[in-house]
Amino acid sequence: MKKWWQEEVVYQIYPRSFQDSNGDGIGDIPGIISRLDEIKALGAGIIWLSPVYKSPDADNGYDISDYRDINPKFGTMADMDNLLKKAAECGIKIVMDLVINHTSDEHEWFQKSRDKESPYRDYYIWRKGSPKGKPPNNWTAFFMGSAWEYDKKSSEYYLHLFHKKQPDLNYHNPKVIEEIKDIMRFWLDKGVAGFRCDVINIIYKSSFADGKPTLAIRGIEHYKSTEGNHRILRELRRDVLDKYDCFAVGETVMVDLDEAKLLCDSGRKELDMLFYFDHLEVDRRIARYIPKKFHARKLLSVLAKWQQGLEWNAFYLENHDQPRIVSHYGDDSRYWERSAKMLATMQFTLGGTMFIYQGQEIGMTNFDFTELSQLKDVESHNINALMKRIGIPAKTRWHWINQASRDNARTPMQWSSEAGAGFTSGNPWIGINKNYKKINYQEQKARNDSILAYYKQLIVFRAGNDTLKYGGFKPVYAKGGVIAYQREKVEGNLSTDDEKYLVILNFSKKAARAVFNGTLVLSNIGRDKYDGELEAYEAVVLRV
Ligand code: TEU
Ligand code: CA
Repeated sequence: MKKWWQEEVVYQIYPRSFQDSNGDGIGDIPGIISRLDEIKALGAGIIWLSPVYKSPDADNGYDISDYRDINPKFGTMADMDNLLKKAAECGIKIVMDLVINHTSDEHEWFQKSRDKESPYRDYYIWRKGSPKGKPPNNWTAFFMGSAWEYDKKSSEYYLHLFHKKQPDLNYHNPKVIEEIKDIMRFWLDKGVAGFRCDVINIIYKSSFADGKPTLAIRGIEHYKSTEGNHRILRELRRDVLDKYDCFAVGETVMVDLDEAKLLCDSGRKELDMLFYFDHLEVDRRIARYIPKKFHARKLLSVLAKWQQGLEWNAFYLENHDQPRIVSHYGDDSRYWERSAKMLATMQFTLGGTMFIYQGQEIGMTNFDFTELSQLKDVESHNINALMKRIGIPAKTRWHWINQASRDNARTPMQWSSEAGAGFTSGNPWIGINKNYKKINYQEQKARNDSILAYYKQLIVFRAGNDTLKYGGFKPVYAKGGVIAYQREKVEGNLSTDDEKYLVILNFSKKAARAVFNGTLVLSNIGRDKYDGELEAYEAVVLRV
């Protein structure tokens, strides 16, 4: 049976960079309310809100100090209630970011937990150091360095898989699970439609033995997609999620297809769908910051693997942790508009629930910063320090960070060509890309051949098209920069129409020849018929 969240397009908002309403340079909840019309006009039916909870912002809100309160930078709980109400009036549902692997070190639980006698001690993961005065084991954090921090107050170390201001909760303690259920109920009772669950496949640590030697994250084999993790997800579903009309999409770190199936096959009653990273890493090495050559053929095989492998996909090309897709797999100079539309064509002809990140719909590009000091992201600064320590030259470091930094997606939304890009009347918390005079919402709204107009067109086309939403996926062609795949009804899937579509995409600056027959239904360059000759970054959809 089809679910409502399979039909909708989800629009991700990174609140601090979306719309400032009071001139302090930080996007906020009243700002979001003022842009609901634009989100509705795009055709999105769900907003996923990156964290707006109370937080000291060591990791831009992914370090929560109170799950039942709002960061005053973003507004108040009254603003949040108002957002839920106004969004509902527009027919838009809201999904919250549920960050439960860790809290902030400024959360009351953690502050109490620093006392060995406190009932909260066991809410977190405390261990004695090694006899030699070293951390309890050799695990490394996702933000580099040891995953353990020494706390003088009780002379022990606590685990933090991310920043030291993000201590990991202890999921061996049933009380922690009960607390999380209460937090989920609190928000569901307010009317939210579900959760995007942050790093949800690494919450249960099954052992604290040393990790295997690796260049990536040391220790991960002791906590990634563990049986205990599956058990907790089933418990959260049974006791909370199943009691509401809502969904859960997991963000799952370094997940492979076999793990993913166990996490989101519908019969297992864990997650409804999940975000994997494979399709954005075909030109990345183990550590996301190190590039390698892009091959369209590789992308096609990754798409095929996940499209065919999962019952239901959550598909995205951008989020707040990834570079902008037009700068990544497209061309953000000469073929900017065309390649952004080509990538949009790919996204909206794949199966699954589609997620768009703010600014993607107008083809926003990576930042134009020229030096590290302009970056805010803790991860970029930490990776720079680490690369420096191991002797990587400054130029290479900057080049890599430039391409992969999370701040690429975090520069303010470009609403107009006015000063402040229509984002703020004040001083923005992070630099605005100087290309806002050319790339902005207002300009594209006025033009019916803009990237924005094309996104709207794709969303409408897909909405009335079961084959694209639910049909099977078949890779049919890969040569040079060109790939092609077919979407069609297959036995047992949810697609009810008999139509077949062939999607042909050129990921290169070179023109190419790829002969297929069919009726042209979509073109990113305004063609009215296709004769087998593809231009640079061209996308063609044929009904066959
Ligand atoms: O991200 C976790 C994650 O796996 C990565 O994308 C991470 O940002 C990093 O780049 C790994 O190299 C989630 C959130 O999306 C991210 O913003 C948070 O910083 C992180 O969890 C911790 O909560
Ligand atoms: Ca503000």
